[in-house]
Amino acid sequence: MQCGQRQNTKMGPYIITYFPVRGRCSAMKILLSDKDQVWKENLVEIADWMKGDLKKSCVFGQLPKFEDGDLVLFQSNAILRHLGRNHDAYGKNNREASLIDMMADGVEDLRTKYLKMIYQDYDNGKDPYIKDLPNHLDKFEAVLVKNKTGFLVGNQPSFADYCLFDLMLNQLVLCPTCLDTFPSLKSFVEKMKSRPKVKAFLESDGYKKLPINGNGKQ
Ligand SMILES: N[C@@H](CCC(=O)N[C@@H](CS)C(=O)NCC(=O)O)C(=O)O
Repeated sequence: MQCGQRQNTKMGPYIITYFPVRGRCSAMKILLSDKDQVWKENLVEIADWMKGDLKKSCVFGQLPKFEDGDLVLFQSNAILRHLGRNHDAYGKNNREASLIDMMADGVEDLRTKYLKMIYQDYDNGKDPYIKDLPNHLDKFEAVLVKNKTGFLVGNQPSFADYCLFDLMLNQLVLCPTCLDTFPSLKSFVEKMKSRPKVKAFLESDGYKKLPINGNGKQ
């Protein structure tokens, strides 16, 4: 069995169980689309979630839940790492993998800040968040400038690139001009967006019809 092949013998499509929002599942869906993978989607309405049975069955009491045959995963970043390993999006050696982990954790830090503002402090926190955004974007810009390939690490997209791309799409909705002073980050987004299978996914109803966040703020 080659590295990158799925390990279980009876493989159906992947199954993603999540709320009807883009939220923490967009990056994995963009990765899967780019890698020509299919998945089944269980969209859980909040009223059903509130009944509590599904929540009780989730390792950390939260979604997304990801099924790869008999392997059941929670934690969106663990899922992304799993997909990175299985679909050649985790660097070409351990050194690159470590750098990719570092970049993905950096994306997670900004995502956490973004989600905190969206869910806990949108009315008062949006403007300060946008004002401070360049102090986060410049870090990714510097990495892209240094790497020169158009990707964060190595010369092909890793799961960290899909994470960054997804988060940048959300930042552009929040503040359409936020990348104007970051040419490498801007061209990274354009390049990711124009990958044919990514483009097709972003234009699909499965993506377009879902709101970015669960509370209607964006
Ligand atoms: N660290 C987790 C966070 C998961 C999370 O915050 N899930 C939220 C939706 S995005 C959830 O399940 N909320 C419902 C609840 O906590 O009852 C991950 O990355 O998957």
